This record gives sequence, structure tokens and C-alpha cells, in this order.
Amino acid sequence: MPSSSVRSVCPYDCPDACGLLVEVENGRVVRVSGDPQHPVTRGLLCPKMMHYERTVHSPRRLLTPLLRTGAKGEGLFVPITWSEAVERICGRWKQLIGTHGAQSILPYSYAGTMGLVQRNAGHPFFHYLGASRLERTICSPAKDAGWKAVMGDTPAMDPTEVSQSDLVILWGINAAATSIHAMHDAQEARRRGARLWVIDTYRTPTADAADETFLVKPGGDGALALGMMHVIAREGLCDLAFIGENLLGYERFADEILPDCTPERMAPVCGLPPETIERLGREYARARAPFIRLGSGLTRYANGAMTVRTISCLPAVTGAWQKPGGGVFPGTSTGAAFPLQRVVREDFISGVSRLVSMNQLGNALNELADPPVMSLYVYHSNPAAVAPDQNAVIRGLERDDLFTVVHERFMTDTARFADIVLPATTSLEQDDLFRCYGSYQAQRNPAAIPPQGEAKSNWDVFRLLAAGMGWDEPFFQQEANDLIEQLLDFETPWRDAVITQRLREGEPVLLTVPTDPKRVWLTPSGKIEILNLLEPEPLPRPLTTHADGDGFPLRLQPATTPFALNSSFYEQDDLRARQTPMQLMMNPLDAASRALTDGQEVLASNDRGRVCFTLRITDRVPAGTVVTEGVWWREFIPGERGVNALTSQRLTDGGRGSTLYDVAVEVKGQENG
Ligand SMILES: Nc1nc2c(c(=O)[nH]1)N[C@H]1C(S)=C(S)[C@@H](COP(=O)(O)OP(=O)(O)OC[C@H]3O[C@@H](n4cnc5c(=O)[nH]c(N)nc54)[C@H](O)[C@@H]3O)O[C@H]1N2
Ligand SMILES: Nc1nc2c(c(=O)[nH]1)N[C@H]1C(S)=C(S)[C@@H](COP(=O)(O)OP(=O)(O)OC[C@H]3O[C@@H](n4cnc5c(=O)[nH]c(N)nc54)[C@H](O)[C@@H]3O)O[C@H]1N2
Ligand code: SF4
Ligand SMILES: [Mo]
Repeated sequence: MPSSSVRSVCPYDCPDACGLLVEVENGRVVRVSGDPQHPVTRGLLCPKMMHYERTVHSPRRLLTPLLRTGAKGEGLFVPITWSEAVERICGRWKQLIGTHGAQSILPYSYAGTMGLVQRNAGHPFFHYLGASRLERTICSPAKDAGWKAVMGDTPAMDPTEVSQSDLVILWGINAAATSIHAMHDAQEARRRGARLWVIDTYRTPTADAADETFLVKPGGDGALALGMMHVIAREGLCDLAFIGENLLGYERFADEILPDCTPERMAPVCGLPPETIERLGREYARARAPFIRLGSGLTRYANGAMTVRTISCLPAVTGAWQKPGGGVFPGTSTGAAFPLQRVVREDFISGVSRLVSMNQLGNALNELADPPVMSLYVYHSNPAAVAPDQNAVIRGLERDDLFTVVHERFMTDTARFADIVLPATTSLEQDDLFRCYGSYQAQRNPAAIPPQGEAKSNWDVFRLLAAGMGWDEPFFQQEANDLIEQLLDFETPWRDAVITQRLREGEPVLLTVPTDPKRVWLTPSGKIEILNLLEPEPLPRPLTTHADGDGFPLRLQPATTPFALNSSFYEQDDLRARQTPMQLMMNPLDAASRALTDGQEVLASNDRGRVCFTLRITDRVPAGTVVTEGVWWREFIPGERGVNALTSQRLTDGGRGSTLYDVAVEVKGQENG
């Protein structure tokens, strides 16, 4: 067979949706590189994707359907055919619908692939079935809620404006790991003379590139932003003309909230000294065009939405929005560019179906609801590893009466608990259409190679299951490409006929934002709403975190690593080798007060769980905070549990998001644990 180079898209949950060039020889992928013509990628891939062929052709790939033969979670299976698998699944579901009703079936999916068709492929199926619905809020809905409270539906500014900024602030984002192209742009701005600040809870690799790093107490950024705005107001550094024309409720904010937010009062909440808060406020206001890139880390707290809301006020009070390069970039939202309802088909929902938070899977599987969850269908997600409160999730998955189906590429922590495992294709074996959340770029992804073994795409599995259920609804007889065409065949100001044609042909394109995101405020009042009477809190103010009241002394940060993406990429041996499994970083002061030594095995614990780590003593983390990076598969770690045995099912203040970073623990030597 001849060799060829195919244009493709990186499918992972990353802001960039990079363009890939995939070299195929004899039906196998031999090399993957960054598309030099792609406006964001510019030829550069992150370390995770440089050898995507090692994931695609991994010896760990699941290649046939499997039936459980051992105990739940034991990992013993025998291969079965697709028709037996579909018969068993549909047979069991028909039975359950008869005894408990369709709501006893719960789908669980998130972001193994970000493509619009494959990611959402299960929605029409489960809507038609009448199953319970999953509230997909594990990532950062609190960010959206906080932004919306101030900015309404105003789209995000063009992130490439960062090149015109003189002060770039990477706030709660580990860009060197999670957003390498934004990192590149920030460093480029710095080379041209901009200052680069990082605001984080520990010294990340991103911090190494900064002029200055400010380490805050977890969940303390709202207090920092309020302290800065107190200084800005007190010293007359606000832009009163901009405020007068563009803001709603600034006067009330300045009268009722800011006077109490002195740097002295905010200091213990945010963990920075008063003089630093003073300086940050002054230098932010005096910068010509300060650009804030807002990450998701700081949103995963009980006060996450309020934190984002508060930070979003900064460019409003200083008028930074008026300057090219000034503003806050929270990530793009381009839902309006494609008619997703044509894939999701909410019109298939008949009657009332309950909504289950994906952050509370542990509760959902264990509590006596009416009806109880009797079947779980997991696809492109690994909840046994990534969902909070791992002990509760695993207790649920161990239930003998729970019928679990997992559609996966690999034998993940979750797949091990399945009754039936179905093999999934990778993005190079399936057709799809991608947009992304770090820029306004979009691209179509045609399959580059045939499915490996008997693997099937999400959409193709749901077509089979629909047939197995005996449905004759024509929607389920379409191919993925028919759905892609329906997404493209839609008139919208976001793309003209030329752009749509280029999309059809597989080129990377930039969508057009229909309104000026820095002048037209798409809020109910048409102004930037510092005051929002529709919110439970009408004005931004300091709020506490969940962990504040937990009574454990150390804040735990379950942070990201450059060499994995959530629990993805652990199948690649060389990427795993670049991380230390279950390493817990701790400040020398905290180690000394606990008589702990570097390299020692320790136990971190709280009311939810106990987790083994290897201690790494380092001043990269401040006293009071401990950090671990990566979401390890249980087969590669020493203890029984991963870091999410310590995280909680509690939700954020807005958006019902996860509070994965809002965790307190104690750490002891293993012999004392
Ligand atoms: N290499 C890699 N890339 C990824 C991922 C990955 O796991 N690995 N995950 C992908 C996904 S799903 C997402 S959502 C994005 C997330 O990408 P980011 O937005 O970068 O989010 P995180 O890395 O979770 O957290 C960012 C930083 O916030 C810090 N942080 C935590 N709490 C606070 C706080 O209270 N205040 C401040 N100022 N900082 C805080 C953390 O220490 C961390 O360094 O990245 C995507 N890209
Ligand atoms: N401790 C801790 N926990 C976290 C995080 C953290 O930083 N720390 N991050 C949180 C965040 S931000 C998020 S978004 C969630 C992410 O949670 P998930 O969306 O569950 O992400 P992954 O862990 O990447 O698991 C995705 C799985 O999908 C599979 N997959 C990939 N493509 C396909 C496909 O086309 N079809 C099928 N059927 N399967 C496929 C992959 O093999 C992989 O096992 O995790 C959250 N949990
Ligand atoms: S994970 Fe992100 S940075 Fe890496 S190749 Fe994919 S889109 Fe690009
Ligand atoms: Mo995420």
C-alpha cells in the first residue's frame, strides 16, 4: 500500500485542538507532526502528542468486545462478538426498563474526544431511551458562571491580542503544561518587552518563565482581586469615564464592598502580604494594556464562580478593555457556530428525566434513589480515576447488581469494573468535526486509517445499540459524516460560504466572532454588570472555600502534568517514565514540623480517604500547601487508591462544578499512618 500524509485534528480536551499531519504507511500510522499551516499549532505539538502513533498502535489497545468472567474489578474477561455484546446489553436494558424504568440507566461520558459528533454521539441515544441524564460539569462550569455574571454572553476577546500587551498575567493556568501555544505567545510578548506574571498556588513549570510569580492560598484569588481594586479605587487609578459609560453598579460596589477590602484584610485570605497586594493593584492599573489569561485551576472551589466574577471586574474598573491587548481571556465559546441540537436531539426526550451530576457519581451509585441506578454506560471517560471521591465511586462500581458497560480504547480503572467492555477507535480511525476553547479555530477530521481490530467509534456503537433495541428511527441509520454535513449545512454569522467550504475540505479555519467582544456587552443591561441582581450575591465579595471548614491543616492541589492529560496517555511507557508516580511535593517547613524526610513513603488522609505518596520536599510549594501532579491509573501506583480518593463530591458556588482543588488533608509517615 502507498504511503500518504493526512490532515487530522488532536482530539484531546486541550484548549488548542492542534492540526496534525499524519503519515500513514501500509495502513499504519508511522509519524505524527504539527501542521505548520494551522494558525494555533504553527508546527509545534506538545510532548504528549509527538508520538500519538504509540497510543494508536499501542499493544494495550482493546481490540474485541469482552465479557467479565472474574469478580467485579478483578480484570478477568473473555472475548465475545459484537453481536453477543449488543444482545446482552440490549437484553439487560429491556429487562431493567420493565422492572425499574429507563431512568435506572445512567450514561457517563466526558471528553476522551472533543469532536462534535463522537463526543455527543450518546446524547440522542439516551434521550430516545429515556435514561437518566448526566450533568457534565466536572471541568470548569464555575468559570462560565463567573464570567456570565459580569459579562453575560459577551464572547471572549481575540487571544492573539496578547502580542500587544505590556503586562501578561497567567492566572490560575499551568500554561507550560496545559496550553503550550498560549505559553509560547506569552513568552513571545515578553521578548517584545511585556512583563509576565504568574499567579498560582505553587511554583509550576509556567512560573519558571515568568518575571514574577505570586503564590496565593488556594481559593484566595477573589480576595486578591478585591484588594487590588480597593487600592485602585483609593488611589484614583480607575477609569471614571469608561466606568460611567460602560459599567452597571460600580458606585454601589465602591460604597458597599471595596472599603472593607483593604490589603490588610485581604492578606490573610489570599496569602500575599499587604504590600504585595498594594503593588499588584497599582502596577496592574498603570499598565498600558494588561492581558489576563484565566485558567481553570482557580475555579474548582466552593467560591470558584465568585473568584472568576471578581477577576473579570479588573479590566472594567481600569478601562483596560479599551486598549488593544488589554482584557481578560477566559477561553472561547463557539457553540453558536454549529447547530449542535441536530446531533444532541433534545427533542427525543419525552417526559421528565432526572439529572445526575457527574461530580456526584459516588452518591448516585450508592444511594437509594427511585429508581436506583442499575446500569451504567461509560464512554470516553474514566470516572474510576478522574471523578472526585474515588472510594465512593469504586464502592458503587463494585455493586454486584450494577450492570456496567464501558466503551474504551484501554483497560482503564473504570473498564476493569465492567461487565462488558467494548473496544473504541482512536480519533485517527473516525470522522469528526472540531472546534476548540482556546481560540476561534475549527477543523474537520476525516479518518486516516481503518479501525484497529474490531474497534468502533462512539457513533457507530450507538447505531448498533439502537438497532439492538429494535428502534426504526431513521436518525440512527445515518453515518457520522451525515451528521457532520448537517452541522456544516447551517447559516450563521460565524462563518461565510468560503469558510464553510474550506471546513468541508478539511482545512483549519478561523471562525468570525459576530460582535466586537471589547465594545458590545451582551448583558441584559447592555453594560458590564458589576452589580447583578439576578445573582444570589448581587455584588462581588470575598467568599470562603469548602476546605476552610474541614479542620485538616494542609491544602492539597491535584494538579496537571505536561506528560499526561487527566488520565489519558498513561498507556505510553515513555511518557509515564517522565513522571514520578504519586509524588507529593511539600515545603521544607511542613516536612520539618512533621519529621518527614525526602523520598519517604507517606499517607495523605482526610475524612474521605487515605492515599500513599512518595514525599518530595521542595520550596516550589509554599508552607501549608501540598501538590501532586497527574491522575494515575491504579495499575501503576503503589497503593490501592489515586489522588481522587481525597477529593470531594461537593459543588462550586455557580455552575455546579467540581471542587477538585478545594481539598484539605493531613500527611503522616506511613509507619505512623
Ligand atoms: N498536559 C496537560 N494538559 C492539559 C490537561 C492535563 O491534565 N495535562 N488537562 C486538560 C483539561 S481537561 C483542562 S480543563 C485544562 C486545564 O488547564 P488549566 O487551566 O491550566 O488548569 P489546571 O492545570 O487544572 O490548573 C491550573 C493551575 O491553577 C493552579 N491553581 C489551583 N488552585 C488555584 C487557586 O486557588 N489560585 C490560583 N491562582 N491558582 C490555582 C494549579 O496549581 C495549576 O497550576 O488543561 C487541559 N490540558
Ligand atoms: N485529580 C484530578 N482529577 C481530575 C482532574 C485533575 O486535574 N486532577 N481534571 C479534571 C478535569 S479538568 C476533567 S475535564 C476530567 C476529565 O475526565 P475524562 O474526560 O474522563 O478524561 P480522561 O481521563 O482523559 O479519560 C478519557 C478516556 O476516554 C477514552 N477515549 C478517548 N477517545 C475515545 C473515543 O473516541 N471513544 C471512547 N469510547 N473512548 C475514548 C480514553 O482512552 C480515556 O480513557 O477529569 C477531572 N479530574
Ligand atoms: S494536547 Fe493540546 S497542545 Fe498537545 S497536540 Fe493536542 S491540542 Fe496540541
Ligand atoms: Mo477539564
